[in-house]
Formats: sequence, structure tokens, C-alpha cells
Amino acid sequence: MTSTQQAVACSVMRGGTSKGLYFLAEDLPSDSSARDTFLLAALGSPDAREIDGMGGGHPLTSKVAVVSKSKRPGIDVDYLFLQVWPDRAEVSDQQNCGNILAGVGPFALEKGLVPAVDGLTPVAIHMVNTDAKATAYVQTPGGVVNYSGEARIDGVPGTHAPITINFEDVAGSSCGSLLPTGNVADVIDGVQVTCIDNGMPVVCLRAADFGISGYETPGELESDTTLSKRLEEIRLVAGVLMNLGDVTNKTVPKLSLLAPARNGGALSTRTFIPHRVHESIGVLGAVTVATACVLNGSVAAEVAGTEISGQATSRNCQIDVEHPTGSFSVEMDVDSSSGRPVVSKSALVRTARMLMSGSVFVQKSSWEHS
Ligand code: NQM
Repeated sequence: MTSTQQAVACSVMRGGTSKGLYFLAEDLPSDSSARDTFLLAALGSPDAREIDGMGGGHPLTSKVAVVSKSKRPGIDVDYLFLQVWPDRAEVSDQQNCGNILAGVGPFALEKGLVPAVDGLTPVAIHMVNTDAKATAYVQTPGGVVNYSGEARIDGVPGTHAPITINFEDVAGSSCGSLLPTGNVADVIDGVQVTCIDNGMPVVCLRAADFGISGYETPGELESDTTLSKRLEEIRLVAGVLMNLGDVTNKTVPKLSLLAPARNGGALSTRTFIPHRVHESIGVLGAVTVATACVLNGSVAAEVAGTEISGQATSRNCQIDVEHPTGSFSVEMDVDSSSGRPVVSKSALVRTARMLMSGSVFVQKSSWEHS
């Protein structure tokens, strides 16, 4: 277009309850520092409103997927998730994102990285951030991605085509093990917590332990600076205990404040991600909280009343995790034969939609020097 702007091929997609820019890896600078400088300019960071870029001024709408054809056996595409901080000139690859993941299957099919079959196309995805696999099932009648349907996910208006996502072996994906502290419950700063990672590092805490109900709105929680400060103190200690090191500048672990369910689910959540409060709950965040619900002695199982009594058993169960805008259902295969329940597989439904495909423009001066 103009000589002072650089155009880079890009799609904008809603993935689950998040929104982001989707790129083919080949269209971005291969050097990660040059890539991040470009992405900051493309999203308009640092600026709380990201007004001069494509970001939405909130962590949930300031996200990037980098997708490429995979060379791994049994895998179709590699997916790298990047979180662009709206108000700080920082791009982080330290966490995964299951919501943006929901758009990866359709994007890969649209870009011809995976051939679509007539019907339902499984897309095997290697999640680069956590070195784990997910399989997304995308409706492709006549070999064309279908976005319309009757699936409703809380936090998104209307209905869309369902995308079922299966996860296997995501335990300890960032922390090395499901219970990185070695305990199902710990006490940090006088507060009982469960530190757990079944795809996302999460610290589960009882809302009541902070003198709140746990049913507050995200806005109410964010304006409670005493609470935020206290939670951040706990998070910094938990980060070290969870093998994540100094998490001052990291977006993990998340903190999920738990309260008894109010709408027929297992329990209610309010999740700090980690400084803004999620309008719903992240996908892998929900899988992780649901997993905590089946671990006897965890803060989540106690709040949910989901502790499993003794016998060795394998079963399929559904845990509904309530959140500020509804509920998130996680299906899990739980094997309790070794004494402690192990979640061998989890599945959930998301929707996604291609919103725009074209070029994103950045000013050459803002990134070309790097
Ligand atoms: O936990 C937000 C989101 C997420 C992450 C966050 C996510 C997940 O809703 O898998 O999806 O926790 O930062 O996009």
C-alpha cells in the first residue's frame, strides 16, 4: 500500500472466548526478537487500549497464534501461542492457550496446511509452548470449513459449529508434574492452596479465605487492590514452588478463587490471569481446575464436594466449572486404579470463527530496525 507501511498476511479469529491474530510461521520474521518487535507493533502494544494496533486492550484479545505444517510423525501442524501484554512492551511464550487453540484447526484447513475431508476433519496439533498434543475435530462438509451450527459456549453470543478438542498427557506441561509441589495441598502465607498443572499452571484457592464470596464480577475483583496485592504475593511464592522460577513477569501460574457452585456445576471460579480477571475461564485452566476436583484432599475437591471414595476404578466423568459468564464442561477419563486418580484424557467443546483474513500493516520504522 504505502511505502512507509509493511503488509504481512494475517487472519483475525475468535478462538473460544478469546480473539487474536493468526499467522503462518513463514510470514513472520524467523528471529524471535524481530518477530516480537513486529507483533508489538501489529497489536499496538504498549498501550492500555492498543489503539494503534489490532489488539483489544485486554489479555484475552491481545493474543497471537503462529502456525506451521509439522514435521512430527502423527502431527499435522505446530502451534505456538504468544501472549502480547497490552500495556507492556512484552511478548511471552511462557504459557499455552486452549481458546486460541480452538481456531488453529480451522485456520490450518483454510490455509491448506491440512487437507479437509468431506465431513469431520481431525487436526492433530503439536502445542509448541508445552510440548503436548491436542486433536481438534473441525466440521468440513464438502471439504469446506463450516463455522455455523448450534453449539453455544458461555461467554460468546450466539451459536456456532462445535469444535471438539481432545487432550492427552497434558499433566505437568509447564511445571514438570501434575502436582509440582509434591502435595495435593500446601499452605502459602497462611492460606491453603492446591498448586496444579494439567495443561495450565493454576493455584486453586478458597475465595472465602480472602473474606469474599467468590461470586464478585471481574470488575469488582480487579478494583480490590488489597486482594490483588495479596494474591500476587501468594503467586510469587507459588511460582517458585511450581518450578516456574521468578514469575514476576510471567503470565503463569493463574489463580483460581473457588466457591461452591450456584448453578448446578461442580464449583464456581473467578480466575486471575494473573492480574486481570478472566471473563470466563481459560480452556486448559478449566481442564486443570476440573482435574483438581477429582483429587482427594485438594482445595477444589473440598469446595466442590467431589472427593472420590476409595475403590480402584476407571470412569468417565463430566465436571462443570462455573465462571463469571456461565459454565465450562470438561469431560475426563479418570483412572483411579493406582490409588490416586489420574486424568488420562480430557475433552471439551469450543467454537471459533474466522473474522478477517488479509494483511496487517505496521509502520516500517517501528520494527524494521531490529
Ligand atoms: O487456559 C486465558 C484464554 C486463556 C487461556 C488465560 C486459555 C487456557 O481464555 O487454555 O485458553 O488464562 O490467560 O484464552
